[in-house]
Amino acid sequence: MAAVPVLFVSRKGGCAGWQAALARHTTRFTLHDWASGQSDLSGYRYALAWHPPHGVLKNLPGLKAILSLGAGIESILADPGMPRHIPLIRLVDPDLTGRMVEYVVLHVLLHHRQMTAYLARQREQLWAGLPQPPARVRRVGFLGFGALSRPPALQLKALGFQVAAWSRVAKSDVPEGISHTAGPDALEIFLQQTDILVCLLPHTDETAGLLNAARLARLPKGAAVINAGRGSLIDEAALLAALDSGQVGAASLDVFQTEPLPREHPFWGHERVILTPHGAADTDPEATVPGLIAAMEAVERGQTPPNMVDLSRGY
Ligand code: NDP
Ligand code: OXD
Repeated sequence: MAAVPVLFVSRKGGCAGWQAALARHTTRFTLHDWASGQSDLSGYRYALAWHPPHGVLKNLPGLKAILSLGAGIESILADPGMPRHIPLIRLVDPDLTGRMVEYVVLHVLLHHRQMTAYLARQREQLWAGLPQPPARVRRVGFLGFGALSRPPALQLKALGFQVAAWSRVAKSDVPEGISHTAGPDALEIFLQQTDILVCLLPHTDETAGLLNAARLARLPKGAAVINAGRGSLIDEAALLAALDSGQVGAASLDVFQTEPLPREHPFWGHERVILTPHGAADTDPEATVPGLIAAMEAVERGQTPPNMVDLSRGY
């Protein structure tokens, strides 16, 4: 049986690593790089896409599904020519989730144990302890309760924190010991009851700018903000003002409105900001390829693949 051709479509490069990983797992699918400049694209049945150049996906007449190489799919939806009649499959992968668990638990603990304040004291060679509230009185709140939020929420619950989550729709499968509320009307109270806020929402029309000055003001004074979702969720000027006034005590930021973060951006030098370059959870080709193969095989069999994006809600 001839191998099924798959096209790698990304402005960010990196096809070679995906080709090697795919070849280690299967001969049924072969990966070709759009950037190598082929003229006949009619035979491609699948596209592996991440920040695709606009206009490529609409010129693949044989396409049966688009598979995102990341959990967030806004860069694919931003292509006005993206075919909307075939499945767009987002990445849900245990390896990616594990990395996000590490990032979130690490940063919640950093803020719980007031590490930005201790690092400032270390710079001044100041031997002075701070009050040490136990985890059981610390309220961790997740904005978003999807594939990447639930596992760290459970880990933090197991560490003894009070854990709450807020998302778009009410749920019947909320794990015991975690409180969940949904919808815009519940957001204000959720924020008022959150000491360490973890933002793991996707970028959509509804979430862009969600954390504005008014909402940051709802947090208890000195709350910590962790953003590993998308930079567009937070009004950065409002966050800086809140950090400077002490309304927000400290922040861990992995994602930004402009990436790479411009050199002159005040976040770089802010002593209560812990900054990482959009790497809270990187996609590992070797770990991820089996899931991608399974999704393509499901489509080949005529089945509905898992983790399809609902285009009407944008995530
Ligand atoms: P999911 O689609 O599984 O979950 C998204 C969550 O956001 C859901 O709980 C959903 O609510 C909620 N949500 C969406 N829109 C709204 C809204 N308008 N109001 C309230 N809640 C809303 O996504 P993942 O958990 O897999 O990923 C989340 C995001 O993390 C990705 O979209 C991506 O942007 C980011 N990410 C960042 C990485 C990094 O390295 N920094 C790595 C990977 C992902 P509901 O459950 O009610 O539908
Ligand atoms: C993702 C990301 O969405 O890496 O997977 O940001």
